[in-house]
Amino acid sequence: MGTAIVGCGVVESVRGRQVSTIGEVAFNQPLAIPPLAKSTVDGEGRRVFDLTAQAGQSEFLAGHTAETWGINGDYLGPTLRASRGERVQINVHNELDEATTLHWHGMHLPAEADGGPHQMIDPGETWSPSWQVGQPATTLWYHPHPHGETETHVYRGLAGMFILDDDIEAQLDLPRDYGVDDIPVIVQDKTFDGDGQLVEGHQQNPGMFGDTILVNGTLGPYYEVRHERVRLRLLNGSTARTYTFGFSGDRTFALIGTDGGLLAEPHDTDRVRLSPGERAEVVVSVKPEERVVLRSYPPDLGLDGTTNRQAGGEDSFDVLELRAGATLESSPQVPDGLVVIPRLDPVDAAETRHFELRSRRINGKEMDMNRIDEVVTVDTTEIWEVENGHGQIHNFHVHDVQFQVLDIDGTPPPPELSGWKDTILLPPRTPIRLIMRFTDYADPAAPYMFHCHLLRHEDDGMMGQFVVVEPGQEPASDLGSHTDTH
Ligand SMILES: [Cu+2]
Repeated sequence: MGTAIVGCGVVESVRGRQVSTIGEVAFNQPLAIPPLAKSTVDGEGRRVFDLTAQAGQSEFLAGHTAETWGINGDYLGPTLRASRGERVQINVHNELDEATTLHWHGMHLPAEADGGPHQMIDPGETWSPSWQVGQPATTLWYHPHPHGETETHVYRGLAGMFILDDDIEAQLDLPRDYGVDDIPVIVQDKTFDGDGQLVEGHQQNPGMFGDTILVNGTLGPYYEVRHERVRLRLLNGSTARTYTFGFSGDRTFALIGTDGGLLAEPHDTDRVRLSPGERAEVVVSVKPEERVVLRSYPPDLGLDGTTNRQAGGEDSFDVLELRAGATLESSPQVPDGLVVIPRLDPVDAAETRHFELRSRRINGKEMDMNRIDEVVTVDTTEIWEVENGHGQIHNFHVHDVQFQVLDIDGTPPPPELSGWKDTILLPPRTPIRLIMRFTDYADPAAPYMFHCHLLRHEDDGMMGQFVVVEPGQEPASDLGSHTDTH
């Protein structure tokens, strides 16, 4: 059976049975490292990237070819990298036979550059957004956002990492040699049929669930570690599944960063839970010649019984094997302090808004591309109180900003939620207060999105739109697409 053995739990998964691949993954393929995207600097000093969304073929299972989508390749895309203060322009060309978009998840940028559902790129067209990077070093990502089609477009393979650098992170003694001791880890669950093709479907309430894990598009991956410490940039690139990552033997690791940047100080822990779209940077130590497995343990989703099982709450996976070399190059200790995070103060909030997520609706409303749900004034701070109003699993993602968690059911956030975030899991009936500041970009005609990042829920309408306007400005009545394609 070889690696195919990990792909035979489809029926169980549909019925909502527990899935476990612990001890069953062969780890016989070297982990693919997405290449760093090439860029040029144009006459105006902009760093310019060229991306093409295209159809391709991938051999996940040996001897089987799957039809996939990718960016500048057959599956997933290159890692984009830019520094704070740089102007970037990204030329996104669509060679697919259907329209899509590319959204820069976690990026602070003008709404018309955001790549949401209003910036559709038709087949054969090129969209060229440009902005200045103005936020801390962190691990962001990019993926399509066409309304109603996001789940399938991401599942087929359109996604990649977007790493931001800055002078503060650069001064810290952290592993940062990309593809050597600083490793992108894009985790996705898939279902394969007997011919090795990706299966779309098998819907459970949260969306498509797979019983087979790919990391950076590699099935059964191992990585040969040559340093005492390795930094993993974990991205939950799945459409519906939440993971709780940890290592075999319950090894402690340092959580150093979350969605929007480094933490104030490293948090030593043995688990980190990531819902779809969330990221975490961790540093883990290894000893010569040992093998350590990155796993996903049953995630605490706050759900009950069958609902929990159908949301993957009982599932566990072997994800990636770290194979340490016989001799390891020394790595510095993780610094005791990382960055200063200026705290947003609730006293400064100009507005408090409430969002209830329930039954594929937010505040009872289904996503409408022609309706603005919220109007935010630029250069103000707001509190968004978000609550999952029923017993299914959801999370919440806001475009344009990174937010801070004020409290969860009245309690201050734990260390892993103490830094900048753009996506957060919503356990049922647990009010979470987020605080965020909207700066720099106002546009009454181009909305940003807020939504559940379980992509089936989002596609089904669990999404709303907000515009950021100048003081006193009204939102535009016509949300005509600002897309400039050629
Ligand atoms: Cu949801």
